[in-house]
Amino acid sequence: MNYADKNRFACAGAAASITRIPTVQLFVNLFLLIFLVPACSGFSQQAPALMPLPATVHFETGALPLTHRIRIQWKGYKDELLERAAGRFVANLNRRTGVDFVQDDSIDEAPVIIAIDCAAADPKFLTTSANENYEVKVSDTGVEIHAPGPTGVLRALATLLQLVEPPSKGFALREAYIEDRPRFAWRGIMIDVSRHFMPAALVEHELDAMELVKLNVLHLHITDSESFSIESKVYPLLSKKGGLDGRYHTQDEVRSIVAYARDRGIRVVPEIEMPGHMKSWLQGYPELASGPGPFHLGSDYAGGDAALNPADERVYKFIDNLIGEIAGLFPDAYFHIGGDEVIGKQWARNADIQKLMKARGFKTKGQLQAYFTGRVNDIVRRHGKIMIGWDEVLDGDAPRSMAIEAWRSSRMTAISVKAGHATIVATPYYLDLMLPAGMHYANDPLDTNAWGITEEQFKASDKLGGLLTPAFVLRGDFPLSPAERQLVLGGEAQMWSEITTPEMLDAGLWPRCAAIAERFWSPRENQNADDMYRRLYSIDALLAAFGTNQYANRQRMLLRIAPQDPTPLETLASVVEPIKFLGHWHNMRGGLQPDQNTLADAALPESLVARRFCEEADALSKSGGSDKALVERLKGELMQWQGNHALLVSSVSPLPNWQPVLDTSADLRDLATIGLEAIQLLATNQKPQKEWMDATDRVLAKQQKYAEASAHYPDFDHPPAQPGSEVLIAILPGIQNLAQAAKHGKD
Ligand code: TNX
Repeated sequence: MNYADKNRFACAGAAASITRIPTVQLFVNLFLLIFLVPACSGFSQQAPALMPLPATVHFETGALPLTHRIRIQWKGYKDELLERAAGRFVANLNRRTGVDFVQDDSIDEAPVIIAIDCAAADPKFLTTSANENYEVKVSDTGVEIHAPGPTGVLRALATLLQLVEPPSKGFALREAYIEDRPRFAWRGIMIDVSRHFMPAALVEHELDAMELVKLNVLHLHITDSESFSIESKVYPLLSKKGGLDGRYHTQDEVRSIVAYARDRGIRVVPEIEMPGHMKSWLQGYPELASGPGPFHLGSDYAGGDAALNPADERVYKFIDNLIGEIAGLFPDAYFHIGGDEVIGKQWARNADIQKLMKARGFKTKGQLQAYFTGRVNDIVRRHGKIMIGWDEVLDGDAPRSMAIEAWRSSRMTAISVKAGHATIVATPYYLDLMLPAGMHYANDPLDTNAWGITEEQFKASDKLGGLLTPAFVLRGDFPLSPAERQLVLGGEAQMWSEITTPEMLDAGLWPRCAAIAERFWSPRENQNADDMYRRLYSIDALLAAFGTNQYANRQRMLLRIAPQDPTPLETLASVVEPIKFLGHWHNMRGGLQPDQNTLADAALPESLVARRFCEEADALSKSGGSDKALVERLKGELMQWQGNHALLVSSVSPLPNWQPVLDTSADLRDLATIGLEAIQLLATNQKPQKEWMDATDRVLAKQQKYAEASAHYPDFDHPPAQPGSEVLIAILPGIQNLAQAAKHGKD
């Protein structure tokens, strides 16, 4: 399966630019550049890294020094939730600065005053109509926050943390005036806590990070074939037999997660998957299935053929009781019932189901599923909720009252809203594809031609056992009317966890979700990926300072592989990325993975070290090597990568799968050597010899092939040759640019 060309992975070749900026947007950007930045009166330093970018922002050059006492002055409405938020703000300020700030509302000696004017309680708090607007003003006399409701105050405090500047004399808040509001009401992350069990404390930890970038929906994919991860008291065998190794979230833990999220202005939407992806239910209740077992928990994708029996009334009674119980734990108005990837073989073989289809005149699996979905929708509504389903439910006639999560292609967004459904867009935001932030950032939820496969790719593909359908195919743009646009509630980043252990969850989410959060929050015109990355470098560090473990856990994992001397392995890991588009996942043959202690698991989905190197190499190539400081910096990095191989070979005791890692390390050495030689040629204005060019081409061609194998979904029947280590060397585009520049010299 190949993805449309415009979404090609950035590392494929030297063409590292992935943004698509229509002319109109270019003008808008230009306008922002010309008018907004100078409006930041006497702008002298770089603008602080705000993410998501506010609707409007004016920076001043001054800064408000942060003395060690912070006084929160409540001017309007206040409640306990807001007081806790202020406490969290001060605690975060401490983490950000290392300074022990004290929130002290009594002492007068020159505190920093943060005056918070919240107009009133919000009757729509924690709904899709909650008012999240706010204003922040930082001046030399203090900070003023104005918000119509509590959620706006939470969002303002998140912005304020990003205005903290590193010390010249001490930490300070950048003077600024910000007026801000979200573009979409639904800005979520879906976390799959079923394929790998994600403990409650880890889920809460992610809520902390979500608050910092103004994400406001946590969609928990709680059940799947691999496990039923929530305690049911009504049907206890669901979690007892279907929980992964006996682990599931207790109801108390669920209440704790929900309360934790509420405090942060984040809604929690549960997903109880049905009628496919079902084997975990069937461990304790095999009679619900459409066919005979045995049903083993574990690895066949989508739960193989196992599906609930839509012709059995006992199934609906069971669902009714179960939804009644689970809905009571999640106060949110929405309830997700899954509905994706029903394989349908069991349905075709069951006489009762065939009888039902005949009696009702159903010709297709989609119609049968629509019947089931309609029945479940009635149940969910009786329990006072709005039902959400994955877009397969549109393959039949889905009830208008339900919301749809579009995932198979961006075209499904159009199909969904044109059928009148409130719609959440998942398609371009699949984090398990291990793609760089910029690729997700480039795709707008309202773009109906953003992400999917072409007709040719569909025809050529092996249809993945019937799971790949025409719904995945893009057919051009389907413009949405203003009313249809209104139906797009927003989007969700998708963190499927087949190969994501709890230890890898932070790296899967952060910092890429910060860029996606910006796509959901900020005005559509913000399309400048370079500027996004400039800010992402800072936000990544900021998130890690606040406590996300993308770096800490990578180090832990590498220490496990190379306990005696992890440094050379860390150096290698810092510039590689796992192969893309489920390559690593597929090579592990799906399902739950007991052993994920490889470099490909430890490596971050996107190496920002490599990205920054590539940007600088690009700048040097364009300038023809004339920037001396840049030359020195790049040489320093390249020498480290070049010399690393000798250290790695001599310092690590080999693991069984160690040789492919050494091969990649040698490849990194070779690439770094090319980079150094190219810089030397550029700096001395020499043309390379033909032998050098030929040898360079050979080294680059090998890596280019790997990059191309990662540029699209593999044909799973005939997978392309991947590097044995299952990682890509992410500095490749930078080296390609340098080599290219050296070849052409300063013509
Ligand atoms: C498809 S997205 C699925 C999930 C997998 C995911 C892997 C969706 C509704 N279904 O079950 O985990 O692909 O990317």
